[in-house]
Amino acid sequence: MIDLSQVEEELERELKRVRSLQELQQLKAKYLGKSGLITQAISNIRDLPPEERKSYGQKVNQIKNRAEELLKGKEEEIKRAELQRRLSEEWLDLSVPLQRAVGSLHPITQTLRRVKSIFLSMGFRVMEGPEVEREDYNFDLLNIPKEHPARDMQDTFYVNREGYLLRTHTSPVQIRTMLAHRPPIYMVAPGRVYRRDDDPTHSPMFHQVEGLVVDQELSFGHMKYTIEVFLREFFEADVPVRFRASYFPFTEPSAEVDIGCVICGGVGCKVCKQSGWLEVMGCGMVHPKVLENCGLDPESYQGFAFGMGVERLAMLYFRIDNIKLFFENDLRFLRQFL
Ligand code: 2NL
Repeated sequence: MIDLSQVEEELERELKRVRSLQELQQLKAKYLGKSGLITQAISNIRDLPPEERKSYGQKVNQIKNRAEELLKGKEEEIKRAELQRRLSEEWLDLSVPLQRAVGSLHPITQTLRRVKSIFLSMGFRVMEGPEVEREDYNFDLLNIPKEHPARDMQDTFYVNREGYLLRTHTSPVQIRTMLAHRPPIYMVAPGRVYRRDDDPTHSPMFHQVEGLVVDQELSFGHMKYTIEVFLREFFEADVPVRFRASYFPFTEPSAEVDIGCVICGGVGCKVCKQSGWLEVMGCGMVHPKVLENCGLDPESYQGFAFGMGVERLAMLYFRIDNIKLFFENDLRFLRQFL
């Protein structure tokens, strides 16, 4: 016969040591399972003399109910503790900033856009042309002689087809425009150009913007004013501008354009090689032979043209000291130009 008075006490004692639902399940089996202590006690009832059955039965029932109550209470306690543990362990820091995954425009693209926008505001059109260009558009029609060093294999990329090359400047776009359109022409030609150069200050591919105006009664003064306005807009300052006589086969007279050094303000520094001036573009009145080559009568029409390197402008504007940075696509560099 099972001693009922000890069953309840023993269960309470054992419950105190239970830490998991698994242990609780074992305890439940020990008391209420098929051959559990309480289940046995219930089946013992019919072995008792009839006069004892009632009180014993009541007692067993009481203990069974009590045991179920205790086990249920412990189960809830364990589940509550487990939930509490997960709530404190498993958490998300909602204040962690999101990774900024948006891109930005390359500094050369930004510079090209600014240059185009300034000329558009002055009434110029933007024209584009092919990068694989005809040799005559790139050299002959521009009055560049057959034996000119620029045509040398050492300086120009020739492609595997007679009479074609990678354009060495965007001037052929202006040639195409003069051949296809009547004046007045007010245009800029931005784009990639190619030269067989590769050293710390030269890249085999770089960007140029050339400008061309063809109209009647044009003077050097119109060109000078146009360039001065552009440079002051571009550098967002009232920079000094000077024109130095120079030579290009396609312009006459020709000039190189300097601005007061934007780094030292003209006092002299490493960038301007202590001169106080920076060369930023070349320009000139379109050579009469070039106008003629394009079917225009130099007696009725004049033209002025200019050309500038976009990498050089971007380096001066953003104060970058190495042209290679534009072509390495190092995010640590690019991220600085939002
Ligand atoms: C420079 C100099 C220049 C031109 C480009 C040009 C084009 C035609 C006719 C006449 Cl179709 N001239 N372009 C004229 C003078 C200078 O560029 O230093 N570029 C980076």
